[in-house]
Amino acid sequence: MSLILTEYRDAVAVVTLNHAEKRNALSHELIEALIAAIDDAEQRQARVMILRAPAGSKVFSAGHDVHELPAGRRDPLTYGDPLRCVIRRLDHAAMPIIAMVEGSVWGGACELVIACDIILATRDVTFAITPAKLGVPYNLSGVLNFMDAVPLNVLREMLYTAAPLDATRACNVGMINRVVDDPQQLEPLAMEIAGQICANAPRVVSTLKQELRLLSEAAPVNIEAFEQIQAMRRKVYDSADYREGLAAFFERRPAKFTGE
Ligand code: LCV
Repeated sequence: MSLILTEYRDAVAVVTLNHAEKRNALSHELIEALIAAIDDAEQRQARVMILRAPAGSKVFSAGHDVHELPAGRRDPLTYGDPLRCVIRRLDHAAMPIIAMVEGSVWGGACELVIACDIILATRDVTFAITPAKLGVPYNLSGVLNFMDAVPLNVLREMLYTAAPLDATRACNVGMINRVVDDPQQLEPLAMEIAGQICANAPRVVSTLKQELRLLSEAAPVNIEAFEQIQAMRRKVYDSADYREGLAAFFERRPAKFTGE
């Protein structure tokens, strides 16, 4: 069974996360298939990609595959890890990507969604950014991505509480573009926006996407700040709390963090 399904509708590539039994957890295998789907869409010169879960999904994606997180003593989110690779791949894709979201979105999947260019959601969608619940020190580029997408005070609330933010609030603060009340409206809206983009000059649209990326990445981080943050993150992934967060997840119990 393919973990990613792709359907081409003229110049639009509709890519579906297809691992419902694992709630579309962002495993190495699923991410590899998603990156291959983006590569294929580029080769076919698709002008827009729509990223979705199957219609009616209660979970869009459960986030990073927790089974693939290191047991401790190693940075869990380094440059070469699958989640980091797919976020960069979405960012560098030649075509705009529309996230068509149904169901709950967890952890790293929130970053996957905001890495898309336009985000549409049904009213019952929620976004929960969960590092604090799992004891994971989220990585620098990920935090910067969230800072670009979510007003700082709302991001602080989401990160510190790990509580879900509903689609209405997410839209009100500008984290997502549109919310639809009737799930039946979601796909027509995505296809309408895709059609508007496909009707425009593809090289201009593609160049604008890369221009926006390069300019938004222009935020300088000084070396000392970088090293200071990495040292702080190392203390976290070397901590007992990191190991407790994972243990609690696997034992399906609330974590008892001690701050150790
Ligand atoms: C692997 C899973 C997962 C999963 N990994 O279904 O942002 S960070 O830093 O936190 C980053 C490290 C990150 O993204 O961490 C992951 C954060 N994600 C979460 O905390 C969500 C964890 N999942 C859940 O809370 C539930 O699964 C939801 C609410 C998404 C769905 O609940 P539901 O009752 O519908 P189950 O929990 O029964 O899960 C169904 C299957 O999917 C697996 C889970 O282990 C189970 O597999 P088995 O049937 O083999 O037991 N699964 C769910 N999430 N993140 N595997």
